[in-house]
Amino acid sequence: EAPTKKVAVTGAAGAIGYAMLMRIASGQMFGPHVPVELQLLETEQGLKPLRGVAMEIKDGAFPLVRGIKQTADPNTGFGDADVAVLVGARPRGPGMERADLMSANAAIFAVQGKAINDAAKRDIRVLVVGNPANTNALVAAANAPDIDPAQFMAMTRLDQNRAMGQVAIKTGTPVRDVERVVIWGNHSSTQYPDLSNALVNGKPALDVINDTKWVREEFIPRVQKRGAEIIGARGASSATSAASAAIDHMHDLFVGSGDAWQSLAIRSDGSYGIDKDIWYSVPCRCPGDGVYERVLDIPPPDEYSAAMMDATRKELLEERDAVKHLLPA
Ligand code: NAX
Repeated sequence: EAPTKKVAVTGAAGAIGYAMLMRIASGQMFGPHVPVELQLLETEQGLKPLRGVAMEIKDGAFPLVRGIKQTADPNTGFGDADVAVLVGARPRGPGMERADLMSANAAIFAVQGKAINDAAKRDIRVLVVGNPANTNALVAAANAPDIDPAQFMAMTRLDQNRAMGQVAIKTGTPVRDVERVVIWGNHSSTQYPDLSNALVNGKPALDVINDTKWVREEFIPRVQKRGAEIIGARGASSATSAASAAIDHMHDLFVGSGDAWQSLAIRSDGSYGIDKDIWYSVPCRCPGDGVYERVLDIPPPDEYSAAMMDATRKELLEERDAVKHLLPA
């Protein structure tokens, strides 16, 4: 039998947690032969609903589940973890400014980064979903000095999936024939969903679509603001699609997705001319076993793309400034 993966999930009783845990339990994150131990982390108030969630997982009778831990203590929650999905975050309250939200959340991720540093396996892979996801990943990594910051990622896979879905609809193609769609930058409305390298049935997507106005005035803003569109329709933010994207991200990272391109928000190493040390989404290949490799063999961006990539880069620099007080010197 494959070794058991210990998976820490924060915000486990929330909407995304609820939609994700059954899928981890059923083997969709690491494959159908990898047992999992769930280490569920919540706030003190969250522990009661979490008990109900844990009961439901038990009631699923999943053969791969080897244990379910429930805790409000980060060191226990991340203890010996192989993988962590950081979903729990503070929602924006009435009258709260973006900067206040940024600070409140960054404080949570500083604590969790320290706990990961103290308690998790050295080769842990961490996926940040809670917003502002890119900057929360930066804060968590900065507070985990003994773990390679490359092991901390923020999720832009939902944005990628949304973009692929829109291209599939526009071109009347099954989504599986849409490839190499890239999300650059921040998981926010400044992100740049880029079709410059995308393929539809193996042909350049921009040629197949042949409609620059649609790309710039409909596709890009729609993907950038899809979260708000879902809230408008559902009265609640994306949950099941976000959970599905987190499963996709981790599945591809651990099981591998061959030559396919996946967008991951990772620490910039200066590639593509992006400032070092911000968490910026870029295209990667995922060979498996927790490894990703940036796709570097692509033509330089044209003027439009360069401006789009720059706008989201600037926002990430501003976010980093807003949480400076939580970054150890
Ligand atoms: P919910 O409010 O339903 O759930 C959040 C849960 O986190 C709650 O149960 C809460 O008790 C818990 N929590 C809060 N602080 C915690 C802490 N310090 N430790 C452990 N648990 C804690 O929100 P949900 O809809 O699940 O969304 C969670 C986060 O995902 C939000 O920040 C949201 O903005 C973000 N999203 C990120 C997306 C992405 O693509 N990266 C898309 C979907 C979503 O908007």
